Amino acid sequence: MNICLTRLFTVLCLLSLTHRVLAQKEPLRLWYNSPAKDWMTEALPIGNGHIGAMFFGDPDEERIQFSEGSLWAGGKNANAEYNFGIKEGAYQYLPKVRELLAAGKTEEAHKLANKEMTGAIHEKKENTPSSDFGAQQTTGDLYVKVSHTGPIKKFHRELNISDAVGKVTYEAGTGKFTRTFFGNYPSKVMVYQFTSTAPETYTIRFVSPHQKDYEQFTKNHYTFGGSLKDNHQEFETTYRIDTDGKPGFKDGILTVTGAKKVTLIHTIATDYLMQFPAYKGNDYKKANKKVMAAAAGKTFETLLAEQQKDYHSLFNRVSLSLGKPALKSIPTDQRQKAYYAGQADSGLEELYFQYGRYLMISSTRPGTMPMSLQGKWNDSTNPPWANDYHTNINVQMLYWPAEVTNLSECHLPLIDFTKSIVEPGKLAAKEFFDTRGWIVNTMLNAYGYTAPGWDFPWGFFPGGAAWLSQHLWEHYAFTGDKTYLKNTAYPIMKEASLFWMDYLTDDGKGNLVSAPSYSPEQGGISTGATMDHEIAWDILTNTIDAAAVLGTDADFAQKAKTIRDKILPLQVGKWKQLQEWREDLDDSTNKHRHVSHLFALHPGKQISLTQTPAEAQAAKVSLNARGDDGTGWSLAWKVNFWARLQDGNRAHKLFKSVMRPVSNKGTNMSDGGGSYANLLCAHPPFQLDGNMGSTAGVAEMLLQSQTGVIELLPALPEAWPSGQVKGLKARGNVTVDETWEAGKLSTVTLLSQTTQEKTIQYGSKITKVSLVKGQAKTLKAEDLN
Ligand code: FUC
Repeated sequence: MNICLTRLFTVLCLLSLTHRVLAQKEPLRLWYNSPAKDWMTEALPIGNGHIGAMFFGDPDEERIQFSEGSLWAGGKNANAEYNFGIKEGAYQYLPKVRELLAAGKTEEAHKLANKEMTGAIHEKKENTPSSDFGAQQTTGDLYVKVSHTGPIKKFHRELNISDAVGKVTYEAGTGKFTRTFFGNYPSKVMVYQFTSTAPETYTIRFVSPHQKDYEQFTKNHYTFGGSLKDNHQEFETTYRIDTDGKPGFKDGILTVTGAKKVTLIHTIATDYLMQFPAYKGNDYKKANKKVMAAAAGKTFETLLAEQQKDYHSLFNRVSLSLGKPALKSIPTDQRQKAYYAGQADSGLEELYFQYGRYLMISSTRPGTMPMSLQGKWNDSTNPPWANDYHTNINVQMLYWPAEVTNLSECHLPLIDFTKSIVEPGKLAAKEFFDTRGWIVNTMLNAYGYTAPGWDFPWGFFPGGAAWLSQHLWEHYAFTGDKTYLKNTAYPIMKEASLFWMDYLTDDGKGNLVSAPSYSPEQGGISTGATMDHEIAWDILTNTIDAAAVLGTDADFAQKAKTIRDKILPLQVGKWKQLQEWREDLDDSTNKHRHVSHLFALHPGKQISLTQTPAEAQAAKVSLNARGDDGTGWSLAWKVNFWARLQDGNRAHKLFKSVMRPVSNKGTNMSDGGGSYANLLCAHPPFQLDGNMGSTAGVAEMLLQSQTGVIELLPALPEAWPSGQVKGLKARGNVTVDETWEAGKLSTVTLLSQTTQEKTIQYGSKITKVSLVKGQAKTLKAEDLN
């Protein structure tokens, strides 16, 4: 009897284990039972870092829209010329404003800034070279028509994000049809395959909104060479066609008859070089030839195997399981609606979290342009906000998940880009403020546009450079790579510090304030916007710490410290809020999407519940007043804020709001945030920052390390009573796995890349642990004291 019971138990255990293994192996998918009609809300994104493509799945004719990050209009005039152009407008008053502020004539200075400067810039707007800012560009669309007879049956369209493969399947008549799409980073190609059970006719054409300079079809390669009308930027896109059918080419259209299989291996390059001031000179034709030559011996299968290896090596570093229930058997658009209507679906939450990582791996890899507002996905020649690099929240938010979700390499394009704008940024700092150091302002393009924007004061945000420099420091903080810190990060951080060391002005009472300053994107020009002070504190602190790590620049670090410690302290106002400005002006009914003065709480570290509880409390008051609505990115930022305030339920509520189904294609600047049926985040319109900010936010709910202490499950919501996360990163190059049951931590496993002492905290339990390089250490909740 006993033996029987033991056997039964073993069988049950095995069954449950198998079930768990199978459950874990089930891929994460977005899927639909109809083709996409609309690019923004329905088409599905794939990419190889360089190229972002969207597929639709229409059985009659596939549309693959694609864009490459460096195809950018504008930038005809060098950076300095933009600066001078604008300086003739509003910014000619800047020296006077600074002079008045320095003399304590604050009111007069603000009046000049808010009246004269704002008025002046609008008059000058049409005449300044600022209209040459340009915009990131779509390359065009590849259309593939597949013959079939009879009505379409069993249609299925999916994006498998566990493998980064898109698929479309359907039946027509007696034929079965399959399409497979993926981006391959190592070979720098996109791969699109079409198969059918019977021979079919394919018609393939490429349509571009740009000028066609040449086109050719030789053997099995199609090449289109084009250029942009305004700045003559040149590009070339090529695809190879592998088929068992008979290809023919006429009048720009490729026809393949009698084919059961057509595979397109696709690449693109532009003449852009990330190098000030010319930004030109890449031998793109040669680059394309090289890519195609290297891919010549590679079949669909080889390219898929290569891509799987590359993708899995990044994606599989982190797994998240939030327990049951998960609604998997309905299409993603319906699932999203059911979830928002109140159906618990932790599977959709896992999918959304991992989707951010998928999108990052697909759109930002070493050697590519950084992600812009839409990542690498843009179907337009005139995209919203130029699909640029906004620095007053957006481009930074795009990269928030990079380190904590264990995709450190994906951070590099932003770091390289930051390096490339230091030189033009120095010119702007000198020209506009007569300071040392470098700045960028609200808008950045691919051509070193670092000047304040033409729309004043909206375009004025010199804090952008120091905020970008935070990313340089964080890359070090997570990886511990001192060579990188010394050679790449520190010199840039130091220059960003120099600007603030010169720019901060004595307020006559012994405090240093930012003058003039502006809290994005509301109110007018003022003195002492809190965000500026927090950003200055952040860059100075990180630079001081970096100098100490490198054992260098002691005098400079001392100066930086003296200045940092004189910055006007954070202030708590009359309704107990954290003041957004030097004066106690905050309006408790203000629901503005920017919550800039909470920078110190997130992504900064100046405010924390544990170290500065009074300020954290004031931040909470401000955040409560701002409310729980907003644009997509604003909701995502609030997930992170509430995670830092360790309110898991509130963070979860905001996370759910990010997934609110949105179909509206217009623009909403206040409270329309959510996600489209393709789970891309809606500002609206589409902006990738909300996806990335939410992925980072979920990680912040589960693990934090910004104060130096590794905080375990700091903001676990009741909605996730049991679960497991593996592979998140804490600062100090520690990989962290956590499991929890009934809302309480069960185990934590720490794997450090160096031998070091770390402090971990769970609730009120604080434990010192000794970690040995490369040796995982598992602790049970009861081991923590
Ligand atoms: C900032 C935000 C807007 C938008 C734009 C791209 O200006 O205030 O909401 O996200 O960037």
